[in-house]
Amino acid sequence: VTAVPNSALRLFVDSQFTSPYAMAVFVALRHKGLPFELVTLDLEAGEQRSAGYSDLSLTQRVPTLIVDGFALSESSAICEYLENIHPSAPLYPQAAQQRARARQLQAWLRSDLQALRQERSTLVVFYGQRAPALSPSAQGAATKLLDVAGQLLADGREQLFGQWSIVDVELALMLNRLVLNGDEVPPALRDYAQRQWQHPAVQAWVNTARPPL
Ligand SMILES: N[C@@H](CCC(=O)N[C@@H](CS)C(=O)NCC(=O)O)C(=O)O
Repeated sequence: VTAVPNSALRLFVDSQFTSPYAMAVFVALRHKGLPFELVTLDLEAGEQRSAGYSDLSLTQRVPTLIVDGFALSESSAICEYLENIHPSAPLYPQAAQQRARARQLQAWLRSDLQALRQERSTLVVFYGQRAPALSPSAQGAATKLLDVAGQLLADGREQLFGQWSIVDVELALMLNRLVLNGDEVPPALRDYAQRQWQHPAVQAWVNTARPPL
């Protein structure tokens, strides 16, 4: 773990910049205009299990964000915490039902679609890797994803909730596992994913220099 000077906000991410969860927190911080120090961990080398990191990250995973000495992991918990302490430039919709839907989608995107996440890893999204045809179970997951996204964005809307939210970026990332691999995705969903990808904070993450694989 690289030593860095003390700072109010310090974000630990993977050194390959392929973690979708680290990306969500990076985008959240940038979207809110909060300056932060970025520290990278080589997960392949097991740096997340080093004494220095395990002392401060309860779950020994990335992302972990340190806010004035308070260390928090789990990206959706971090986003909610940031929203509570820095409410301007919101990450979530205001209305209770929409906010609940946003949290539902965050939880779903982290817990379902396992086969798709495996066969279309984020190396496809961030390293330009191309993967072979989907297995039946991954195809099932892709069909479910496209069905859910199609329902949520049914009327051709540009965002899930009438204004940008962090979940737009998370959904776009999941769709881009297919889009960027050249898999079949309905044009409206492809356009949505491409538009979300233009967010300056997303572009900053996408364009970060990565080590060779
Ligand atoms: N649910 C967690 C997932 C975090 C996660 O899976 N992080 C992975 C990188 S994508 C990690 O730290 N892997 C290393 C390990 O678990 O040892 C979140 O949303 O933050």
